Amino acid sequence: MTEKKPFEALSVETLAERLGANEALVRRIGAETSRWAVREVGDGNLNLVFIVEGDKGAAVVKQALPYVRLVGDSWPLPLKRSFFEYHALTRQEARAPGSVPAIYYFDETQALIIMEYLSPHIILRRALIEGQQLPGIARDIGLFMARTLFRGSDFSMLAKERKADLALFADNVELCDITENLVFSDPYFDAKMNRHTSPQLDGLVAELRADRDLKVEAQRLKHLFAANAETLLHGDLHSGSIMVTDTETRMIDPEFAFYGPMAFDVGMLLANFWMSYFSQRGHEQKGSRDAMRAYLLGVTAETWTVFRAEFSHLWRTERTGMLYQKSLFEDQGDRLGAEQALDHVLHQIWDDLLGFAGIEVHRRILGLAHNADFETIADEDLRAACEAKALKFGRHIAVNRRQIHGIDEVNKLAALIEQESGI
Ligand code: SR1
Ligand code: MG
Repeated sequence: MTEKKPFEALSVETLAERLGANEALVRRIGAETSRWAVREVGDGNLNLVFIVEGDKGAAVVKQALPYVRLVGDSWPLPLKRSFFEYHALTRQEARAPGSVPAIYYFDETQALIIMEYLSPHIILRRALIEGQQLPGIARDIGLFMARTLFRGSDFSMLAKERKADLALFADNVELCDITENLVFSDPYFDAKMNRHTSPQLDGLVAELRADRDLKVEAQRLKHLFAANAETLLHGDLHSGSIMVTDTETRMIDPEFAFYGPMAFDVGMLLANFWMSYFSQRGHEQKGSRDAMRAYLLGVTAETWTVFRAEFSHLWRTERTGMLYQKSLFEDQGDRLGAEQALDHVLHQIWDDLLGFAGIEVHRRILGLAHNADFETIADEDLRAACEAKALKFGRHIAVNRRQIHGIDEVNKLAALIEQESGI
């Protein structure tokens, strides 16, 4: 048996030498390593990402580091996140074929995944900042979420298989811990790593941190996140985890995957569209983003409509798990009962997704991990004005989520807040 070499981080200089004999990579890009061109392109918070181009083609080599890249080695983070990412990608491909990059190779010790190089795809967040309107994203992402969330749950899977998977992903403790702190708690007190646009937002931030209803709601959502192991989530489904062209959409980076509430992925995703909406003013020249704003609200509405329609379709055609069995409803001629149950399930997802969306907006403006939609607005007063609107919107949908009955209502609220002047 050949002894496995201990983990060692790759670099642009060492990659060809270390992976030159990797059959999966050589098959894709060619064996002539002297002709390989290697670039490190990782712009996320955690990992190394290399694009390797050879005579025959290109591939992506993604490697986890034993610490949080954004912060440095003062914040250790286990390499096993790569294992969860690999297993989540295989499940997502099975449940929503064609929606994630193809995987060529996985090395658990080196925490390394070799996968398809998506080109000419770009990160969705960047496209939205540039004002690009992608025609297919709402449909593609809505279908992805409905298929992965439904098919990873007890609505669909054999109970034994789901429980085995639940146990596997339950070990993704440290990445869940990041979300539990960074998303649900830190934004609502003066946590060490927090930052916000200051002094412009100081007053509003103090107000939000003193807002009892908001804090209680954030903790109820954290409770839900931690205790409702409903389905295999992507776990970090924001616009930086999606790559797009005009005709294709792929979801990437599911290293935060674990069993949690369906509404979490949907809420986080929609929050990123609403943040993009509120950030447009910071990127526009003389009303140039009016159409983009209308597009973004349209995307949220279409995503939710597609999600609901596909989820309902799967409910009617693939409900083979132990929950709401057909033997209790359709098999007894009670199709109405199955529809009534579906309404309850969708209603619950709706209520909860608004909460998750609201706090995702807050944590991207008040916490450690901000997003480029706002960060790339150089004029700090303008950035703060955009952020303040998003913060107010987030507070409203998180606290009042049970009184908001449809996506059009949310989008009307967003438009009203956007039209308000000042902060
Ligand atoms: C310390 S990690 C910060 C954030 O980056 C990831 O993309 C997740 O969103 C996480 O919360
Ligand atoms: Mg990521």
